[in-house]
Amino acid sequence: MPNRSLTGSPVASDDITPESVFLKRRDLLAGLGYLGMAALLPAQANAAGPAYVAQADRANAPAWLRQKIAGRKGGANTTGESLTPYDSVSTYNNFYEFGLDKEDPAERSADFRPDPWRVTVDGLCNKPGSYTLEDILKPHTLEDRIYRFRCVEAWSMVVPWLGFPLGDLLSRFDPKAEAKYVEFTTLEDSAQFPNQKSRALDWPYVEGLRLDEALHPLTIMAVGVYGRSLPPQNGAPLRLIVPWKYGFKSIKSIVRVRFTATQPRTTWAMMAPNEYGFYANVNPAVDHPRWSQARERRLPASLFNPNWRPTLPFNGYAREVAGLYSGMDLRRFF
Ligand SMILES: Nc1nc2c(c(=O)[nH]1)N[C@H]1C(S)=C(S)[C@@H](COP(=O)(O)O)O[C@H]1N2
Ligand SMILES: [Mo]
Repeated sequence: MPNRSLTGSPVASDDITPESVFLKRRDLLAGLGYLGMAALLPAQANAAGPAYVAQADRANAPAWLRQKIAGRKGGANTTGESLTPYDSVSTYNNFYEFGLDKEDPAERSADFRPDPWRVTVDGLCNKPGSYTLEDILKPHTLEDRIYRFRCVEAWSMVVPWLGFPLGDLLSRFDPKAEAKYVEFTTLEDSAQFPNQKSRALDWPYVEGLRLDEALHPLTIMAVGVYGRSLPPQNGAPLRLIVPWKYGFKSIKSIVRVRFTATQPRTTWAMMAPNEYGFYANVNPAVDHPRWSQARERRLPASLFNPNWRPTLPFNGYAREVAGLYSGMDLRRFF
């Protein structure tokens, strides 16, 4: 596969296999306007990744998960844009638990163990508990979702995630009427996350959503990318994806889900409330105090070719999600 990391040219059409599939969520996705369906060829995705990533992935994913992924059904392409190659998606990462540089997560995560994995569910719900990853995933059919992904640092990608709607998971825990938010927490274990020995962030990383945002059909729990299980650097084995929000909302390596009545105290919003809001909806009209949010570098990008493009309100998902915020001042609730 040619190395396109310096050119930004479109992904060749043979990276994607069109497939017409009738899936359970077809009507829902059609309602959202995403009829274009693309299934990805895992073999080609493998070829796009560096060997060490592929090996870590293979070593870490349990057989039952690989089997579940192989049985995934359909999905949706919400962008019509070129995919960001797997080698960018898996080597240009923010995952501060491994280090602050973009290459740290890929380079320092070889010993990360996403199996076995447990998730604690607690707070305002009728079915709290400690669940194995297998319990968490069992009733859900996995699907590909091709989304734009926009980091608050003004770079972006188009990523074929693999997951299932978060709302389908949350409803299994039977949230109580008083539950208005859901909070997520990343694993805290400095033996696996070398940078948790530093005080770069107030560990563990915490994120949260309003419950209606969490239940929106575009919000997914991802277990894979490019048709394979997540490599550690992308948040193995379970991470959130909220495509209309800045990337820091999409918390990685989740070990706890908690239903709350009040707005969760999320890591970035607590650390720098003037720079990072709780809502963090992608908004080209509200600049970060230190840089413009009007445009973004679409990866693969370089100094020579920064590949700028305009940033879209709600990252291009305004039609679907703007209604969640009607009546809210989006400059105040940024
Ligand atoms: N636990 C945890 N989750 C995290 C982060 C992090 O540092 N720690 N970084 C966030 C940020 S800023 C971004 S842009 C995305 C990056 O996801 P990716 O590396 O899979 O592209 O993860 C988000 N989730
Ligand atoms: Mo980010």
